[in-house]
Amino acid sequence: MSDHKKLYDEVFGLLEKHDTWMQNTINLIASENVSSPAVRSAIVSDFRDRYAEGWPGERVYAGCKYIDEVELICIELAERLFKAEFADVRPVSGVVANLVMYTAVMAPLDRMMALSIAHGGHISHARKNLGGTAGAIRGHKVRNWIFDDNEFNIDVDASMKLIKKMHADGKEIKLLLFGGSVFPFPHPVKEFREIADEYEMKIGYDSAHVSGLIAAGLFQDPLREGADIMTASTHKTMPGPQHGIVLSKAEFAEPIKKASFPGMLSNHHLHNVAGLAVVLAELTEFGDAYMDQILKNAKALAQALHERGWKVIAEHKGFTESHVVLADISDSPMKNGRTVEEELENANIVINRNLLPWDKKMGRDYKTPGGIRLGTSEMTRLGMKESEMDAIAELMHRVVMKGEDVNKIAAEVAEFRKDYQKVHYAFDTDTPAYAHLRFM
Ligand code: DSN
Repeated sequence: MSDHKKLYDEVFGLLEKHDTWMQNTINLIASENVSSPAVRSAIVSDFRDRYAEGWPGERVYAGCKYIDEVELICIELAERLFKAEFADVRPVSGVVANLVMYTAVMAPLDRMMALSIAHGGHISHARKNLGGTAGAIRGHKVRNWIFDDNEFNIDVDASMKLIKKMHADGKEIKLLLFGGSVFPFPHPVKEFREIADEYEMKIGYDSAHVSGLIAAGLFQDPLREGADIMTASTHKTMPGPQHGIVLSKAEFAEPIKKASFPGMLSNHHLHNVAGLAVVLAELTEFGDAYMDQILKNAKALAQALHERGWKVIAEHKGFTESHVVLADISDSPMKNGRTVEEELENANIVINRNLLPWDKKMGRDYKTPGGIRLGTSEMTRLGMKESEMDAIAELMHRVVMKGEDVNKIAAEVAEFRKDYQKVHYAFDTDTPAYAHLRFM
């Protein structure tokens, strides 16, 4: 057999291995989820091979009559679900959605406020020296929100003072950006609306992690609290395809449309727009029950770890109000997030290491941070409830704190997962969630 045919076959072998492994793992990655058989069907349609630059009805390409209809349905479902005056469903990812937002409301080099990465900010909000999208790609000067480590949230008074001082010093800020990647508590959006008006600043909100919770009315409601634009990726608490979305007040519709196309995108991955339409319909029907269980499971997982002696962040605030649980494991026998991540992966439990606000002071960085981040979206989608969170905490505890044999735990995890192989909270749930699909 030729070498390239061997490699070709190897790709399919690895895909199959991955899918089988996913059937046997506990996935607690907060930025992931598992999409329904319906979303999977939509994203393998012929839309994946087509082009449709521009807005529905004003395309640069022929052949778009059904594509346009699907995109208009997607827009309508998004505007209804998020009660948004305008939705652009073309950004191909959360980072691209953020770039669209930056382009719509700021000129290159304009200044913005955002969370630092150690406080939960995303790399697309970050400064040039970190290679962050805002700084390195758009040239924005990024000033970080002042953060209250104990409350695990933005310090409103100190940040307000900073904004006033910066304007007094002639360092105008154009965008106040809320949201991020580690986001257990709602951000103080409404507290900043008045000062945003006073200094003609726009308010943006990156809801990538919490958009599903927002749609269900179970986190905060940024567009009613004063945000002008809300961006998201569509595959975290929202269990859709890997894509992006921008939602806004009507007055930002035109600049956003222009920033998307021709600014940021040529084609916009039409199969994912179809998948997004499907997940928006699923969330409209099942989102309230699903998101409620995600939250209950996050609290249950945090509590179960806490009861086993783990240092879970923000105990005095009930640990979390989102899908995310953060734990400081620097005192554990494994000492750092990277080792914990590796050992848990060997035990078929997939989590993220995570930088903590105080890591830098302790001489730790993102490679070997003091924390781990857990999310409950995917396991909840498979039908798990609070008692399963307790079982997961026990399996993690045996690996991280008791140092039990990871191969033994991996086998127990695979056994535990046998009862949870289908997605819940969807119209069509028959095909197993991780079924390996092949067309040849
Ligand atoms: N890096 C992902 C996260 O973990 O939040 C999102 O891009």
